[in-house]
Amino acid sequence: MARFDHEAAERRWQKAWDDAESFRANDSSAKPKAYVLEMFPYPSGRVHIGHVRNYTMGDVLARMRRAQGFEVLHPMGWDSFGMPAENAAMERGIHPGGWTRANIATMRAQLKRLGFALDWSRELSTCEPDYYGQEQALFLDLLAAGLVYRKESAVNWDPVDMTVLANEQVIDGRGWRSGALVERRKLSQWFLRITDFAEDLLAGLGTLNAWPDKVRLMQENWIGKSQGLQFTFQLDGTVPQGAAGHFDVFTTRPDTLFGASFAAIAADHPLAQALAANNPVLAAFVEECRAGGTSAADIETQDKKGFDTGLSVIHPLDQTVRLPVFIANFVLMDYGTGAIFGCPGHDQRDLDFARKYQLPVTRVVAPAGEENAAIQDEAYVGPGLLCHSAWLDGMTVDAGKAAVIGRAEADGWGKGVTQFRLRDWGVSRQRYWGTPIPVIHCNDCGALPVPRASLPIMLPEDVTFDVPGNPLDRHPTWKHVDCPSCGKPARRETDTLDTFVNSSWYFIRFASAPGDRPFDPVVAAQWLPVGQYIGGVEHAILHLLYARFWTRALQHIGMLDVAEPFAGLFTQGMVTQRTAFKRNKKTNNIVWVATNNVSSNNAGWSVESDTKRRVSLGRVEKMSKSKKNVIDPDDMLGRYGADALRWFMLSDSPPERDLAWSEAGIDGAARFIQRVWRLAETEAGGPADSQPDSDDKALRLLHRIIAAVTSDIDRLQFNKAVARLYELVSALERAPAGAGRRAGVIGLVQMVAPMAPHLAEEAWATLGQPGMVCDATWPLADPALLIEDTVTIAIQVNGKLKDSMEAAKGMDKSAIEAMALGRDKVVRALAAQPIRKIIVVPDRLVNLVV
Ligand code: ANZ
Ligand code: ZN
Repeated sequence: MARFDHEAAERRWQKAWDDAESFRANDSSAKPKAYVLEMFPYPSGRVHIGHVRNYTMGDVLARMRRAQGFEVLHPMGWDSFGMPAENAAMERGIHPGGWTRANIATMRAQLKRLGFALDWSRELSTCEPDYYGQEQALFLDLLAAGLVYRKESAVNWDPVDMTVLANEQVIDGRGWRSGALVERRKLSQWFLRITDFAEDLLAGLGTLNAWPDKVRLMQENWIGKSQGLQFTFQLDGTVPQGAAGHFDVFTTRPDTLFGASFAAIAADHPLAQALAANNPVLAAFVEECRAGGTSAADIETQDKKGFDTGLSVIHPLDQTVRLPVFIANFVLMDYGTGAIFGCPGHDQRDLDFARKYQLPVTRVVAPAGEENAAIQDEAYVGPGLLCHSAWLDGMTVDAGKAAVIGRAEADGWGKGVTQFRLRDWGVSRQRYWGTPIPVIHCNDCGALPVPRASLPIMLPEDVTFDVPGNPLDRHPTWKHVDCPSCGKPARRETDTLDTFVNSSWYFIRFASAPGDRPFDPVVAAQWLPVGQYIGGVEHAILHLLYARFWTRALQHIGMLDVAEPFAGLFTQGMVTQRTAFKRNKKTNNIVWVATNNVSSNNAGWSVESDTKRRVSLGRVEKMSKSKKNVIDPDDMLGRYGADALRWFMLSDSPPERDLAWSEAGIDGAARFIQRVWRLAETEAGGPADSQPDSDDKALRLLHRIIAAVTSDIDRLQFNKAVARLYELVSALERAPAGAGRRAGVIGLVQMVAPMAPHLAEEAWATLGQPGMVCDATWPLADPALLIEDTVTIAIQVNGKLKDSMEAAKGMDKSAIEAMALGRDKVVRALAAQPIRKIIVVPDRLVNLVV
């Protein structure tokens, strides 16, 4: 009997699918539609194993949906603008476009080798004018609708590289490349009015039932709705020159107002500016606050610093009380009103600040009986009743909030307000490799949209990266154009769009990509929303929020009748791998050793395979080049084949969890492929289809497994589906020849097909089945066959009972083992510890020793 030859099968079936255009999605099909999408990759060079896991999951679902009778859209493309291409250009003197397109060619070939059921006819690349030109058209639509505006805003400025840095390029306050101290600078930039949709984006989360709760919560926190009180502090005494006699603060804790011991304003607050004009020491402090990153996170982690202005304000609830006014580095200008009252008893930042500047700390909320317990190192943020608060004493926190808001509104010094943490989306980037913003600046007419007829505004090819700054800005001719209104010399906008704009609508362009406009609204709405979106949790906030905003904005301006772009979302875990290292003899520093160069010697020690020198094993970590624990998918494709690699990506670990790469795991997957193949070959000579015995054991098992695998894939629990297929294979290997076994093998091949499609096609052909298995209808479980003889098997970890499961009587050891390892409770009980031994007593018990 011949072994399954993965190379030949991959070649044969990939060509057959291509020739038949099997995975081409038909817009006008009458079938129900299913849109399955994985987050499109950045073409960084080569496909990595995380991509393989992500795309395999989507592929299994897409293939099953297709077999179930859906018209499936499963596209692929490239998120191909962005900084790495510019960095490559700077480092190696190659054009970003050449670098990017070469990477795409490599990665496309890699993805094709994996046999994904993709509609390649819809492939798109965001760095090509046919895509970004349509994006420019959409930008102009949003501009015309008033959803785009320009304002001065602070950026991270690297004074050495003379460039604006993204927040993530600022490391400990310094430019990641130059190491120079980053400054805050003001630049005129383009913004999208995402805050107009804050309430809507928040409410929409409530409809996204097929999203992970944690992602919805992250979005909710990012939008950050707070309800509170905005009120006015009056300055006591003479008003400084150039300043108003009062300023507003925003608080979410009006109940704690009697605990106020100071007021604080941001360094950029108008009052601080007015004071700085006549006070050089204060001006220097303001400058100091401006250095360092601009993100809220940067500011949160900085040391609390303040400057006493010498001014004081009058407490609104007690006219006899005065509070000192500080300028503080932890108060942000663009949140609330840029000013606060500090209540050290109940806010940790305020407490740190009060201790540093020796300000009073009063407790105004306490659990019953603790009214006089002093606040120590920690602000009290728990529940309780108000105390030391005059007429508020004895009220709950909520009652106190309502009471103070009521008093402020009645007396006219404040009002209840809603604030959002979400800021408008700044989309200007001072870089070359992005979508040019289609605007022309004229000295007389201002900023004007580029006339539609001149779209796309293409990037010039003849640029250089040998000097710092934006190449578009220093290009000799590109930016010089005539004003579209008055015809006088004017200049193009040289900023390009944030790459998150590119990924905010690519899923719409996949659904419909006419040449003369961004999309056809009728065709796009037939496919959208994406039924199942799959990607990394690192995109849980920004990408998903921007895409949700963009879709809503299009709906708002009447271009597309879809509110939420992604009905279902799944965030998959990472692929991890053990690290290994040795130490440099002189410095004792860690030197990482490539994991694929580590083996065990006869004594059981871990050694470097080539030198035979001892190495230490490090932790199991996310694969990264720097730690040398990367697995190259191409290498694995060559050795084990696409199906084994795909199978392993789905086995061993629940998809939302990390998957630890192991040689044993991929070996096991490759052996499984051969087992399925042997079953098919054995059966190939068997009897033709006939009416099977209704009490055939194999048939009953098959139908139970069809029901289970279908629901497992529906819920994306691929590891469970894999375990069930192990169970089926084991049973079929022992089953006597006959119609039942034949039906079992055919059903097995159909269910294996989404996961190991080349093997399945080859087996299908060998079994003499008509057509290709990818076109066969998904098997349906016959309810009459689902009642079966089962036993309950106890699962123990280190001898302690952790779970139990129903299994077919007489199931073999390896199937019981696989089933037990796939169970949620067991996964949790194991907590990723390596298993030392597995004891199986058939029909009774599994004990996992860790
Ligand atoms: C007094 C107070 C007392 C506060 C207390 C909290 C606890 P969220 O919930 O995130 O909206 N705040 C307001 N504006 C600020 C700004 N521009 N920069 C820094 N902090 C600011 O946060 C609202 C709270 O953050 C507000 O409520 C204010 O401090 C502070 F026991 O006011 B609170
Ligand atoms: Zn003009």
